[in-house]
Amino acid sequence: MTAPTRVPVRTRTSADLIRAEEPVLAHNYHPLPVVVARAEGTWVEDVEGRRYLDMLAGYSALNFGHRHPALVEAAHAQLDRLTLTSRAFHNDRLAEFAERLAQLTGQDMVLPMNTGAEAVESGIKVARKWAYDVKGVPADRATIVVAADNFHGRTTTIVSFSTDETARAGFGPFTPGFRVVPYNDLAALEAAVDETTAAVLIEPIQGEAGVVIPDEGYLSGVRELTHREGCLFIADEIQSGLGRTGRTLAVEHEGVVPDVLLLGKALGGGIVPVSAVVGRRDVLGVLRPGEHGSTFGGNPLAAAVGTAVVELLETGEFQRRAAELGAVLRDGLADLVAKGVVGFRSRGLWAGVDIDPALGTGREISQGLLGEGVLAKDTHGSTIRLAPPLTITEAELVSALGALARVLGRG
Ligand code: IF1
Repeated sequence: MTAPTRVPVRTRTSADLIRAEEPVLAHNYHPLPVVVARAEGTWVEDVEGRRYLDMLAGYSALNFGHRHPALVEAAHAQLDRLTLTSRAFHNDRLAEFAERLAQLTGQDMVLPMNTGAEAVESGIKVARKWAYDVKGVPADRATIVVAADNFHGRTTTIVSFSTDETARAGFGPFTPGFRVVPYNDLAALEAAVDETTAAVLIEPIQGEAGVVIPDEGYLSGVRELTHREGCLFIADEIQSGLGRTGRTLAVEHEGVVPDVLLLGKALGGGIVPVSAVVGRRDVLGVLRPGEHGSTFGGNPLAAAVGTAVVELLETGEFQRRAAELGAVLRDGLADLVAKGVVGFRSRGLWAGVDIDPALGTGREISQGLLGEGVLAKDTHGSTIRLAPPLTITEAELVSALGALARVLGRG
């Protein structure tokens, strides 16, 4: 068999690279036709040197922009010292990461993991163990209440409680022990919580559902209900947290303190996967040696970058920028509403924009934005999400909004 003709990697065009992926890369994505080769701050550049404003920011994993200097420096310094020990031994980076992350979030303890889904899975395991050891729920009877239209990751257990058929179909059998109620509905939540309930697990703002913001009072209602019923409130802040909504945590908009926080994405600064379960001592304290773990969880490189991320957030600069520029984003989208082309929901530098389907699908709009030098991604139907790095300037944000207006024929 003749070897396939391989164009040397260095001289491959975007089209060559897209073609080369097809026979060898699993088709679990349908990316937009752009091949990113380098990036800095809010801007990315494709193989041919075309530049784009990044309005997706890795689904909020790039809150501090591409390759933030302080984060790259922390990574480089650690790469030259130590990258991995496993948790069979201590490393000299983990204590400071855990101390400063706990302090930043107002919690007691940290369980370091890698991906968001691992943090969600770890949160589920800890909640169940707390239910058996502390609350006294009979063995294997613990339930966890979740919201419809949730997105918490892609593992088999997590898709077991997804209401998105595309995410579930073909992956059964599913993990039992979950009850699904409508989001933003305290009465339905109350009806689902009983003596077997270990926790209520929700996103303070539903990301994949299209940046769905609950009514004022919903999060405090969940907090009161879980206190009253003696179950845990687990907030998945993997996408909504770490500055995105104009506060360190989205739950702060209602002054609510959950029992457990799930963090990820931006916690790794867009450089390494870093996630964590952060919570009360009496909750995370249920874990004993050997009961849970991870090869890479809490590795020194992740801890060094994670600490540098916490340092950036301790300044409050990114939260302030998201709040201030969030007003510019909101006003720009309100102009488009006035022109009858969109509906939207936004908080801080995070918006779900519902495009009039007559103007195109979310994919078509994203494709149009690509042609205007803006990267964005549709969620479902004709909704696109806008979530730029929190380092974006006002001029860049206004320029991206102008591109959206042009793509919608209102520019
Ligand atoms: C993909 C979506 C966003 C998350 C929340 C946990 C996780 C995520 C609130 C799991 C991850 C990612 C997954 C990624 C695209 C992106 C996404 F479109 F899939 F739904 F952001 F909305 N909790 N969301 O948003 O974290 O294991 O991925 O690190 O699957 O393509 P992960």
